Amino acid sequence: MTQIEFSEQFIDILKSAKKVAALTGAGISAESGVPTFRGKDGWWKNHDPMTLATYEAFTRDPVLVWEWYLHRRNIVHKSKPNPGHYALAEMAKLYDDFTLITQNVDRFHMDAGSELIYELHGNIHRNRCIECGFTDYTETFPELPPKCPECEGKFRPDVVWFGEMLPHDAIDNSMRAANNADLFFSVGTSAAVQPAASLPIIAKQNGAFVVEVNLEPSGISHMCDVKYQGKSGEILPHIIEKIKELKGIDK
Ligand code: BJW
Ligand code: ZN
Repeated sequence: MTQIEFSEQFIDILKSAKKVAALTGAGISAESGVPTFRGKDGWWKNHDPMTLATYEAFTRDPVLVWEWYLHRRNIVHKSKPNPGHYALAEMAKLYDDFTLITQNVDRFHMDAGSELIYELHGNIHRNRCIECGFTDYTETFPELPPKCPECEGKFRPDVVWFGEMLPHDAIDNSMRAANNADLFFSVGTSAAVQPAASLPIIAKQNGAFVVEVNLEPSGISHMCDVKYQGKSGEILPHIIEKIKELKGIDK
């Protein structure tokens, strides 16, 4: 496993931080075998987001959109959380005030044991009726697009597409956590999509120490106090070990 360096300043903040938040993106699930969006093996390499991840696309061709989401559900069903997800579940136990924010729709954070998660872009396992708002977690459908059992309206995946508002509670609480954080982690996100990408910036502007964990430089790398370039499933467990060592907690 790669060893990582800890600056004195980072060690101080790991010891003293009271309010900690983490934002995750598709990169944290890459080691679970779930493709990211951008980058050479990402979904957007061969698919135009405007034909799959907008309400207009769904109106134009709901079957195509559903086929893509069912394919992705299938990948998620066959995959499981990795050490990066487990590390963040442990981080919640090491800081009394810890907020986990994710752009991911795969539910791996919950599967790894994280209890409170703000899901900014919804959840791929949930269906939502475009007419009455009814939601459920049905997995197999007699036809596509599936119909709402309450009103026969069209079901859609309960995710947030381009041009749609994020769930109010999730974004409001995430903004608050970013504002208040003294330590903020940005993990496996290209920071290309708003408003999620603003969270580390808001944290930094309000005095947080911002740490990035990413395979490659991202849209916010320039303003991070510490940048770890590598796999989150390898780097985050080292950070957890360090926090435990600093707090005198047995492994
Ligand atoms: C690793 C790794 C490893 C790899 N370890 N790291 C101009 C016109 C119209 C709209 C806009 C506009 N300008 C801005 C907007 C708003 C728009 C937006 O930001 N667009 C930009 C792309 C320009 N945002 C929205 O529309 C949002 N709503 C909104 O703003 O409402 C108000 C509004 C309405 C109307 C107009 C304007 C404002 C909604 C955004 C919804 C995003 N939806 C998606 C798909 C749906 C969910 C799903 O199907 O899963 O969400 S898009 C896709 O991108 C998905 C992701 O959650 C999101 C972010 O991607 P993420 O997670 O960062 O993944 P990648 O692939 O980009 O990056 C992965 C990273 O991991 C890379 O950096 C790798 O290096 C790294 N990595 N392996 C560590 N092992
Ligand atoms: Zn309905």
